[in-house]
Amino acid sequence: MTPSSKEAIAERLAEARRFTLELLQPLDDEQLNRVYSPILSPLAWDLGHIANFEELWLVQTVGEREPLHGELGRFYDAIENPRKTRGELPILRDTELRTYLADVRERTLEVLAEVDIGPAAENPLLREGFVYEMLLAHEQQHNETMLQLLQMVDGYEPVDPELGVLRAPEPGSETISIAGGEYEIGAPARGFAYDNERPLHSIELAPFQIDRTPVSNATYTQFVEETGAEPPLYWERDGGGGWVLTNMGDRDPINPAHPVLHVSWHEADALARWAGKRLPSEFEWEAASPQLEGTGQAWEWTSSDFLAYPGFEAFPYPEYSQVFFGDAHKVLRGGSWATRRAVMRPSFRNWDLPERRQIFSGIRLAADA
Ligand code: AVJ
Ligand code: FE
Repeated sequence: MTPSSKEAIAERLAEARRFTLELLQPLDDEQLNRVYSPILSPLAWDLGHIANFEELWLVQTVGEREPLHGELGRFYDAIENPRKTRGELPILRDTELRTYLADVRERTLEVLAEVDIGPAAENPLLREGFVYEMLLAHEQQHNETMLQLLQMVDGYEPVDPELGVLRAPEPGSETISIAGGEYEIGAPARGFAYDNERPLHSIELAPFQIDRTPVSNATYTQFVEETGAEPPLYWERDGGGGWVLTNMGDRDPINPAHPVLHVSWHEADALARWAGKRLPSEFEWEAASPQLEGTGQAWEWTSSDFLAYPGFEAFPYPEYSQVFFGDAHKVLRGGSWATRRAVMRPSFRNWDLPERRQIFSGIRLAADA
């Protein structure tokens, strides 16, 4: 990856912000402040957190400036403030919030003009623009969190009518055979990646099979009807034996050809067993990724716990990855329709609790060869 020039970075930061503000454009301040779910932040918190993260890294840390609002940052700390508490915090709201976003950005650009972001920069945060890439990724990942919440807002309609429109993958249930052997897993040392994707290392895999396309709504419906399993989040019976999707207050019939979304890891695992298959490990997924079609609409649950790769080093802060390592979280791979394309790469590791369904999570099936 060629590191971006300062002009290119400034333009990409502006583009990310335009996207964030466009997502929220149809909403009023009351909707931004409202708590819709104990497992999701009010949108005003996400927005303030995006600006505060920018201030913390690009203005305070890199630019050695004092914060604009004193101790405010502690209310935007994701670890200190669990999601269910965020509606009550003394965070910025309404006009003050929008002013803060703009003021931070002004200072960010001022600092950007001063710093050395070349390959020989002394500060590893700045070297090849790492911290700017991290900022972009952070804002874009919060766009997806915001879209999770926006599914719960009755009558929400994105400004971009293409956002959220799914494609039916090519029909058929073709399975690909992947040879056993050594596979390189993770991100190379150069270029932006999160600490949890490093170091690059090799893994020995036994031969396996993996479906070319993710599990469809048709298959999931059959699983629900046969086993009495819970339907995915946002599915309701239409009264005539079919199902409708109820996100954003809609009642559209489900499209059987679309990939299923909003299922938990437990449900994904149960469906795999019902189908006589299993979930792929995250390493199998990564090894197969050049051959997978129909990715980028639903995150794909894997059988893997979110663990450190051998030789892992936390960078630039342990609260991004390290504090989540262990057997509590399962890894998802790929990306969903709500994931901005710049965030997606074969080595990217997403994770969540196995009972969670508010994320845009789907299923791909694998089997031993
Ligand atoms: C990688 C999606 C699990 O939302 O907790 C955002 C991304 N980290 N801000 C999360 C993240 C810090 C993270 N996930
Ligand atoms: Fe964050």
